[in-house]
Amino acid sequence: MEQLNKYLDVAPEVQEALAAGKPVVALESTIISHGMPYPQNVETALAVEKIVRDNGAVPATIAILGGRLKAGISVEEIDYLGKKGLDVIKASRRDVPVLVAKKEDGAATVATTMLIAAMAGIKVFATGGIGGVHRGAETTMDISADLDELGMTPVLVVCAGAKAILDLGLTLEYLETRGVPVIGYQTEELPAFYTRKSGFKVDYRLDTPAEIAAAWSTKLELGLKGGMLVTNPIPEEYSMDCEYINKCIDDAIAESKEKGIKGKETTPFLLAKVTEITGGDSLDANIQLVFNNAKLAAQIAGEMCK
Ligand code: PSU
Ligand code: MN
Repeated sequence: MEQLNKYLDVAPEVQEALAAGKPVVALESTIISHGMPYPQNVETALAVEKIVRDNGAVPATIAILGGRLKAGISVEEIDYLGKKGLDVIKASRRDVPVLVAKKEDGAATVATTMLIAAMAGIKVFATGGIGGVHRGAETTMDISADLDELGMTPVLVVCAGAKAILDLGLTLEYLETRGVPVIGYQTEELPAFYTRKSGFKVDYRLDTPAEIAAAWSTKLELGLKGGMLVTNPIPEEYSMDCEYINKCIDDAIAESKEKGIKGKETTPFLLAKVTEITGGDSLDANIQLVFNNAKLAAQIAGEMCK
């Protein structure tokens, strides 16, 4: 077997599946520690792993624990990350070397999950929402490292679009610049996380997991660097009222400005604020869309292995 990175631990079940050419789906851990409150975060993370299994793939929840890059963690480790919550450092690409050197823990963002998944040989990853270009980025320059990671690391990311806490138009422009195809699953319109509509178009609509797997395999075979973004609209029955959720997001952004929230705190602050303002309604939607993405990612990973 090929020598893997000396800082990487691939869980035995994940290693076996990869060696046997069976489907594996990577899952992130910032959503556990920073994206949802306890205990819903742990319940959701475990339920997502089960959905991946029920759809024929092996889940690999990704995190940094004691300085080890982990592709696949245990139920106890998921519980630990969920309970520790905001006390776990949110680890994006730039945080990885220092956390590893100091043997610390880190909750993996989309960028870091892609990075570790790629090291382990995992090609498909499911999450809720990705980071993007923040509103006002023309002066703050706040652009998530997730977007550059999509531009350089070969992992397909299934998400429910991006939250309207971001500037969706600029996020699409940035992805185009980085050469990242944005696919809509059974939709021409970019979904906006809580809602199925955003007013923006995706690059390509693809209607089956097999078509998505074919496009992704082709990108890999062409040797084009970087990933692919699949946007999967939240199921109709769980989607939120557009006007209502946008008002809540505007209020959350206004409060973050008043409080001078900056840098890596911005996304977790806005996520928690929106949950608080909606009195938990947005959390239910959030959980359902992650389930929906896990299922699609497992189906795509299955098609990739045929
Ligand atoms: N958007 C969400 N939920 C999340 C995140 C983003 O709707 O949990 C998390 C993801 O882990 C993502 C990270 O990778 O926030 C982006 O943070 P930043 O904008 O600081 O790069
Ligand atoms: Mn940022």
